[in-house]
Amino acid sequence: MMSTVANEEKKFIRKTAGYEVKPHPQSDRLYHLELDRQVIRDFFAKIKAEDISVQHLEYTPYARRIVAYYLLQLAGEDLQDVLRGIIQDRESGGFTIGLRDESLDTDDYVIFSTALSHIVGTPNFDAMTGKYYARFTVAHTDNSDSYLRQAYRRFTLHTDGTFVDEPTDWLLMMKMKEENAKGGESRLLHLDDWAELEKFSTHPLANYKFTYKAPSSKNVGQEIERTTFFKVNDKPCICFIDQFAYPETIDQAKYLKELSDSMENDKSVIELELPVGDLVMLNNLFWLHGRAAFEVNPDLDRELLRQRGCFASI
Ligand SMILES: O=C(O)CCC(=O)C(=O)O
Ligand SMILES: [Fe+2]
Repeated sequence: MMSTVANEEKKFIRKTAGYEVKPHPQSDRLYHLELDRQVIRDFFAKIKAEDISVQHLEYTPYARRIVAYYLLQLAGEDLQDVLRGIIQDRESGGFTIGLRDESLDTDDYVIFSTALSHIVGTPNFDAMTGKYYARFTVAHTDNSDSYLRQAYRRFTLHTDGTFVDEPTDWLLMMKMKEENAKGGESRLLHLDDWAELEKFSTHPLANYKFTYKAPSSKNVGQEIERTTFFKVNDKPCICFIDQFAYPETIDQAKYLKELSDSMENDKSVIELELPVGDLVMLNNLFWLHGRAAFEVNPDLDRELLRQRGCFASI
């Protein structure tokens, strides 16, 4: 996918003393942010000086916002408007940012991703891990109950939060570890780049309330009813995952299957490479995400951290 959005329209491109916002090398829809190296070093020096650990962030919610504050102090307060602006911008809705190899410590990755998420909004509770974030590994074998950890098949395009009873406005995924991994890129699709959006979003079943139920590993007992399409700012948004929707008729099943197949085969799907220590943050209302299959390797070891949440109201 190229040149749906011309560079001159990319309104968030800028360079300040603390950071630079660039076009993303892999997608015209996304931005890549580069923090100044000294900002990254000073951030972790401050974290160490204040003795802030991952456990402290897990146990003390205000500490999560304090690390966001430290990062803004160092990078420049305007970073908050830029990050929120990008995530809310329908033309874009996504960026990548990383630690530029300034740290290889996964505890630092958790702290950094926490600062980023709390600059943009508030993470939801992730029942799978019982924390505000989840770390999970994809390896050669898997005995779980969903496709999340299955390495050798495509994890199809979906949005997050389909089966929870709260808004899931954004999603953050950070690459924690990647060894003996070929493939496994993040597959991403912006709703406005999907050739058949109109067909599926105006279909009679587009506003049907499907029942969503999660398998037991997600630790979410309740059932939720959600329409596949809904409007925000008069633009279509989507809530969809193939694995957890329970259609009641053959026609409904065909609608869901055809929708999934259409997205999977769309020529605008991006296969994003995300190096260790980088994260991608996306608007979850109009971006779909999934994962390409990995090549078979008994020593495959790949770990991702995710957070998803809602926009800040203040
Ligand atoms: O493993 C991945 O790349 C995708 C994970 C994902 O979609 C999720 O955790 O919601
Ligand atoms: Fe997901």
